[in-house]
Amino acid sequence: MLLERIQQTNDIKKIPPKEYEALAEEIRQFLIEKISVTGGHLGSNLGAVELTMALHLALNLPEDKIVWDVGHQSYTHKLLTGRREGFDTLRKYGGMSGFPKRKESDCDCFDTGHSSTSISAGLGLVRARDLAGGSNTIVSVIGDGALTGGMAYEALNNAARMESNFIIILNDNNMSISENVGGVSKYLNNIRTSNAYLDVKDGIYNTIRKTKYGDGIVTGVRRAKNSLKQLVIPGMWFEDIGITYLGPVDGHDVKGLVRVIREAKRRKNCVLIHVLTQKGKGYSPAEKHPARFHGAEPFDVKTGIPLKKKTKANYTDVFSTVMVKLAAREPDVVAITAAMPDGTGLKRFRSMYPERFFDVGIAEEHAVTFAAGLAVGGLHPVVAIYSSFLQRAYDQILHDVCLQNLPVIFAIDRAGLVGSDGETHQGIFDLSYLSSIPNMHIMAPKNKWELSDMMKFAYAFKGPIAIRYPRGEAYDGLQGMRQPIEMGKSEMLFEEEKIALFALGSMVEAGMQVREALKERGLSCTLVNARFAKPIDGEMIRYLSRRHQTIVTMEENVASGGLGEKVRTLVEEEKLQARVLSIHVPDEYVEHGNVAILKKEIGIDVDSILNRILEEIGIG
Ligand SMILES: Cc1ncc(C[n+]2csc(CCOP(=O)(O)OP(=O)(O)O)c2C)c(N)n1
Repeated sequence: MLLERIQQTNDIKKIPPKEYEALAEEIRQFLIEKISVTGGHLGSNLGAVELTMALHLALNLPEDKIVWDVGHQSYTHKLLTGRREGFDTLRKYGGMSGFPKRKESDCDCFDTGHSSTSISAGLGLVRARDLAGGSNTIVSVIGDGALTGGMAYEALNNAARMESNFIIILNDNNMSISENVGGVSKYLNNIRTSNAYLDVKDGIYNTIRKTKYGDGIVTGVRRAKNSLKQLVIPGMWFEDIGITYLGPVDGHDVKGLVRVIREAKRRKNCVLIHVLTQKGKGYSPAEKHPARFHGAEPFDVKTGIPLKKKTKANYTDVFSTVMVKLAAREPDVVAITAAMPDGTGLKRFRSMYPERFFDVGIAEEHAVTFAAGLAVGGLHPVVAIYSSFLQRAYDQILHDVCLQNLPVIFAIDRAGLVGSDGETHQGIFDLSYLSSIPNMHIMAPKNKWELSDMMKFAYAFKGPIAIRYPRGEAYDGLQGMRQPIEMGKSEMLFEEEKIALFALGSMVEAGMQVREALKERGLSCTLVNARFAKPIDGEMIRYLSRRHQTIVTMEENVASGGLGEKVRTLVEEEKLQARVLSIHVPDEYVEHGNVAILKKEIGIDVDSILNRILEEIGIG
C-alpha cells in the first residue's frame, strides 16, 4: 500500500513518480470506501485527486498555502496531511470536518463552506506575505461552479495586473452541483471542447491547436515570441484583464500538473491555471450521476444506491409539488435558484416551466436583486435559497426587495440545524437577519400541509414574505389541525393552563412530545403553533400570559433576534404577568454532527426542553 507510506505532510514527495497513478487509484478506493460509510462530498473529491497530489508535490506545506473554495473537495488534502484516521469520524460530532478547518491542521489555512471566497482570501494572504517580505506560494483553488459567484470576479478584478506571484487554479469539471450555467461556463466549455490542451509533457509548452480559430488567428493575436503566454490562446479573457492564463491542462496527469504549477510559481504576477477534471472520476455511479454524488448519504459501493431508504416526504418534496401546482394556477409565478435546482426541489418546476425558471449560478445576491427586477416587471418570483446561503443577500433583501415592498416569496430550505456540514451550513440565523428588515414577513410551517397552505398564503399576500422550513422528513402529525392562515396570527392547538408552549415551525413537533411528557407528570400544558416569527402574534401572547404562569418559546434559531427575544420584549414592555422561558440555539456557531446529537448538546432536544421547563416551574 502506497498510502501506508504517507503518514504526514510532504510524505507524498517520497513516492516515486512512476507510482503516482497507483497512488491516485489507492486514494480513490480509500475515499469511496470511507464516504460510502460516513457520507460526504464524493464526486468533487474523486475529481480533485491528481490535482491535490500535484499541489502537494509542487508546494511545500504548511509554509505554502492552499486556499480551497467551498472546501468540500479537500479530502485528498486531508489525507496527504496526516489525517487518514479522521476519515472514520468524517462529519460526525467531535470528528473530522468535511471542510478545511484551521483548528484541525496547520495545513488548512482558511475556513470555508460557502462558495466563491478563495480568490479574495488567497489575495489577502498574498498581500500579507508581501508586506511581511515573505516568499511562500499562495494558491487558491476554485471550481467552475464557484466561479459563477460574483465575489470571485471582485477578487479577480483586484488581483489582475498585480506585480507579485499569486496562483489561481480553476478546477473545471463543467459541473456545479448540477449542470453549470451562464456565459462564463459556456466560455470555459468552448475552451474545453476546443482540444487546445497545454501540452506539458517533456517540459515543452506547446499548445496543440485544433481550435476553431485556427493558427492564423493565434499568430495574429500573440506577438511575443518564445513566451509561454504566446503559446496559450484559449483564456484570452483572463489575459485581457491582466491575468496570465495557462491551460487548459489535463487535471488527471500528475506530472504535467506539477510542471505547470512550478512554471506558475516563477511568474511575478497573478496566474490562472485552467485545469480540466472529471467529477466523480473513477467511480462509475458518480461519473454517471454527478449531482447525486456531489453530497452523498452512505451508499452501497457496488451499486451506488443509498443505504437508507427514503420513506417519508421531506419539506423539499412538498415545496416541489406546491410550486408546480401554484405555477399551473398563477401564470405570474416564476422560480429562481442559485445553482441548486435539485437541493431546493425546483427540478420539476424547471422541466415543466423552463421559461419561468431561472438558475443564476452560485449568486445569491444577484438572485435576490434579479427577483426584485422581475417583481417590478410584473411577475411574482419565488426565490428558493438555503437559510445559510441567503445570509449573503442581506442587503439585497433589505435594499432591493423590502424597501420597495415588492412581492417576492423567499422559500428558505435547510432552516435550523442541518447536521454534518457543520458551522457554515447551519440555518440558525435567518429569523434574526430577516426580522430586522422593515416590510419583511416570516412564517414557518408546523407540518407538511401547512407548508402548502403557507405558500398559497404567501402568493396571495403580494409583499415580501419568507417561509423557512428544515432539512429532512416533513412532520406529518396534526393533519386535522388546519385553521386558515391570517397575517401575524398564531394557531391554538391544545388549550389548557399553567404552561404554554409557543412553538415555531419544526419546534411544534417537539412541542407535541414535550406536552405529552408534561401530561404524564400530571402537568397541564397549552400548545400554540406560532406560525409567524414576524410579525409575532401579540394578541395571543397577551391571552396566554393571562392564563398561564410560564410561556415557553421554542425555535431553531439563535437567541439574538429570534422569536423568544421578541416575545420577551413584548412581555416586558407591556408588563405582562407570565414568565418567559426561551428555548433557542445559543448565540454560537454549532459544529458538525448528527442533528439529534447536536440538539442534545445545545439543549433543544425534547428531554432538555422538558428539564428546563420543570426547573423553571420549580419541579426539576
Ligand atoms: C454561497 C453558497 N451557495 C451555494 C453553495 C452550495 N454548493 C456547494 S458546492 C456547489 C457547487 C460548486 O461547484 P464547483 O465550484 O464547480 O465545484 P465542484 O463540486 O464541481 O468541484 C454549490 C452550489 C455553497 N457552498 N455556498
